[in-house]
Amino acid sequence: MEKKMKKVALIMGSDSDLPIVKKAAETLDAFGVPFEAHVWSAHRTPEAVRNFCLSARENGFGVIIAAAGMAAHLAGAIAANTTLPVIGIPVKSGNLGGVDALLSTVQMPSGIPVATVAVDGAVNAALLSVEILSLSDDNLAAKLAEKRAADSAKVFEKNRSVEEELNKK
Ligand code: RP5
Repeated sequence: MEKKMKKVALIMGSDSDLPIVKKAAETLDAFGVPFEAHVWSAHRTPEAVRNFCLSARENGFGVIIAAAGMAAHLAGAIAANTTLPVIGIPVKSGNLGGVDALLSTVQMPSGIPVATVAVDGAVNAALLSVEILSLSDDNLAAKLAEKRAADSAKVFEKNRSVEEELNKK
């Protein structure tokens, strides 16, 4: 019997984070990875965050992506309540250009890991979650390899056109 693919959870601290989170959703869609998106905040709706996390594994999730800006403790709060892998996206918002969210998300004390991607790095958050799920899914692993090859081909094509234009014979 074929195994059902694990889902990815996309949790954002505010609907103002949605334009960034949508890029993760599009990337997951491109790989055919099922996901659920929710707006829950570590400080505004802490119980909702905790309740989701406590049952996330038994509800078929394999990875949780958390996107938040400013004093971004959402990813850490999620990681505190689950042993599923948690990927944090620091979102650029407020006056500090995302550095506040980056440091809040990345500087987790030992024992509760959050894999933090770049500020607004939603595509990489999705790709990392696909890589995690690909450990038990050969089809996903093949799709990741195809994407790498296609990305390389695009660079070689651009290189060819720059070389043609600039390099003297
Ligand atoms: C964080 O504060 C959210 O993740 C968002 O990035 C930021 C601002 O939230 P809003 O005031 O736009 O709801 O909690």
